[in-house]
Amino acid sequence: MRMKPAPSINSPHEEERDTPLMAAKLPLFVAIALLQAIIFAGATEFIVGDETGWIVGKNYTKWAENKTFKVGDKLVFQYMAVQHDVFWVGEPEFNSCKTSPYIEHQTSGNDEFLLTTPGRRWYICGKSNHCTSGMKLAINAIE
Ligand SMILES: [Cu+2]
Repeated sequence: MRMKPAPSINSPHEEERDTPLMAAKLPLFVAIALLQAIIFAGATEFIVGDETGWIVGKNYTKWAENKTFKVGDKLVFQYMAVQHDVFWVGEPEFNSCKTSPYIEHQTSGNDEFLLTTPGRRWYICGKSNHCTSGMKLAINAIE
C-alpha cells in the first residue's frame, strides 16, 4: 500500500497564509489610535494660576491644592516673556530656588509641560528673587 506524499512545508500556499495576519494588524493599530484619542480627550490643560497666570505674589501651593493632575494632562505657564521664565527642576533645586541643574527650561511666555509620567514635579521661576518670593509650583501627577 502506498502512502500519499505529505504536503510540502514550502507549499505554494505559504504566502497566502501571511495575508490574514497582515490584515489583523490594521484593526489593532486602529484600536490603539482610538484608545489614545479617548485618553487624550480626557486630558486636562491647566493654566497655572488660572486668570493671573505665572506671576510674583501668587500662592501656587494653594492653587494646586485641590487639583488632581494626571498623566496626559498639560501645565501651561502664561506670563510676559522676559519678565519670567519656567525651570522644571528637581526637589532640592525647588527647595533652594536653584536653577541648576534643571530638567527643562522654557521662556516663551506660553510654556507647555506635558505630564508624561506619574510622580512629583517641581517648577520655579528663574528670574531674580521670584522663586524665593514664592513663584514656585510643586505638583504630583497620578496615572
Ligand atoms: Cu518670575
